[in-house]
Amino acid sequence: MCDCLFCKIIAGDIPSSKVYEDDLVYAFRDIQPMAPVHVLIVPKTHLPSADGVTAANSASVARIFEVIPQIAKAEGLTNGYRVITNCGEDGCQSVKHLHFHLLGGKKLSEKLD
Ligand code: DGP
Repeated sequence: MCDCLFCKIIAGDIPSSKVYEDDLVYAFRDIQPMAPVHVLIVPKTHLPSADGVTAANSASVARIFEVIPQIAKAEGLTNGYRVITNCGEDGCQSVKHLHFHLLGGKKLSEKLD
């Protein structure tokens, strides 16, 4: 069994507030929201970070970017939003399963660092 928090969330072993799911992708609300809308979008297959994306596994990443506009629309993000992925130690990635933060619902900070 995968000893990964987001794998357990995808499997339903840890509860989450789901906003979207298909065969490749799972999306759920962040437990510590940084904006009125803060959704995490993850590939169902375990991939540690953006640094591990290759031609062999990028289909789930492509799907994530296909569903982001759908989720943004469903969440009412008509005035824009931000998509972020933190990668590795310097990127302050805390959960080692590739995930994209979808943030919106307010004017976000111009600072990214
Ligand atoms: P990052 O720092 O980029 O690795 O972001 C990890 C995010 O995961 C962080 O914003 C908080 C969120 N998170 C951590 N544990 C849980 C959890 O158990 N449930 C949910 N829904 N989100 C979590």
